[in-house]
Amino acid sequence: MTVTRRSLLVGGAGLAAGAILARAGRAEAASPTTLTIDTRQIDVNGKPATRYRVFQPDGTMGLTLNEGDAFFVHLENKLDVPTDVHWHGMTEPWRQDGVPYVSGDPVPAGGTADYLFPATPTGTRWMHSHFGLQEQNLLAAPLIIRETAAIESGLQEVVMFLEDFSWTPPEEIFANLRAAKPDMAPEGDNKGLDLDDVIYDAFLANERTLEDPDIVDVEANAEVRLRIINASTSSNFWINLGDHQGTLVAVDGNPVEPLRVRRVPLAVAQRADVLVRVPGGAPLPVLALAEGRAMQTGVILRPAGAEVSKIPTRTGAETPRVTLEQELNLVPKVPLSRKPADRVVPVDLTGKMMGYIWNMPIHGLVGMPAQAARGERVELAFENTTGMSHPMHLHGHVFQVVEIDGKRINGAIRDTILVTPKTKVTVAFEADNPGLWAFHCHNLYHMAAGMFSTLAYRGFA
Ligand SMILES: [Cu+2]
Repeated sequence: MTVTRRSLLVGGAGLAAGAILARAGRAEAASPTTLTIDTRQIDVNGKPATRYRVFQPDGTMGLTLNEGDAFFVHLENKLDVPTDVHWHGMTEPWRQDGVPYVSGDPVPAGGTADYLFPATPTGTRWMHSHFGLQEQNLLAAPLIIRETAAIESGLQEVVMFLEDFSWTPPEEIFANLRAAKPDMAPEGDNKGLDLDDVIYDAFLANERTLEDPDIVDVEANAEVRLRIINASTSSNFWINLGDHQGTLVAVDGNPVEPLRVRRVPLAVAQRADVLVRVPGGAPLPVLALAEGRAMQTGVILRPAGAEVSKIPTRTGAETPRVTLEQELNLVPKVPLSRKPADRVVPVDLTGKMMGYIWNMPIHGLVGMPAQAARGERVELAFENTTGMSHPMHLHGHVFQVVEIDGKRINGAIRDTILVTPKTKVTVAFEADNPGLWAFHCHNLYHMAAGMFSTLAYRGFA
């Protein structure tokens, strides 16, 4: 087997490894955390399934760091196929972004890759394969950069990692989607609104269904910080606390003014941090209801002595569409400075169900990258003319939601925004991380079918 080592520690970053580690208060001799990718068996409703995993030597899935740490990782690909892991929500140097053929070559079968950059921004992030359709085979894990305030709060933290699961191989799912559907609306006319196009067999929270859920012991009446990550490939959820009220404190890892909530919409790739207080006596199920389906998943918070009863996987009715209603109420703790845009980039979201073709023409041209010059304030003006929602993600940057359907807002800082059907959403960002960046719909099948572009810095990449 040919073992190839990709050294990403030099070049691109503009920062010497020693400087990054010193800034992080670590000795230069500090060693990286090894993350290994291989396969493992999980149990889904009593049936074994072989899927991917990304884990540390002690078996921990993914990676948790503290604010100020360096992201210092040695990645080992133990698969017999290439892969590439993207650090979703990080603002790393572009060569370390883990997107095959955009940030660099993929990590070959049996190969390794090294990463070193300041672990910013803080908050609830995640990691997933950006290679082919591997993400559907669960090549994903949490990536948490714990905020100093969260550490000092002493609150217990509970990660809820949501994934959609199918017994059908992803290549077959994709082929089925692309096959002509005679009962579909004629080409170019998305009649009606399509909620979901993949019928999943299960929805997982921390790799389990509600048949055998993750039950987390918590202290009665103590506050718990939930870090909820929608790591599914094409399923939006409504997070549901039942009759309990929680406090939404961050979206996509970025702090928002506290908002009292019982429900939180969570699109593909988005995250939500919610504080909940679990009264003694009864468990608190944190449920995730799949949009357009009558199915749910979740984790159970159990105070000492509380009896946990079975919660059904099926819900009584189909869960309604995820909307932007709550988005209008989100106010960032740290907004972008108020400044007019130097550049506005129109991004149309288009599609045809016949043949399953999705595109994101920029300035009206399919294949055109979005462009920016370093130092500019850039606005991406999305217009979704299709009947489906598109969770749009820009790599290497965070952006602020500044306009929804013509209404200017001081919206949340995010890295993924759901653009709902027949809706216009504008986000703004500082062009401060030069490189060539993936920019795409985070619905895996939409991306594979063409809803993928790049952000290219002028005079750079
Ligand atoms: Cu999409």
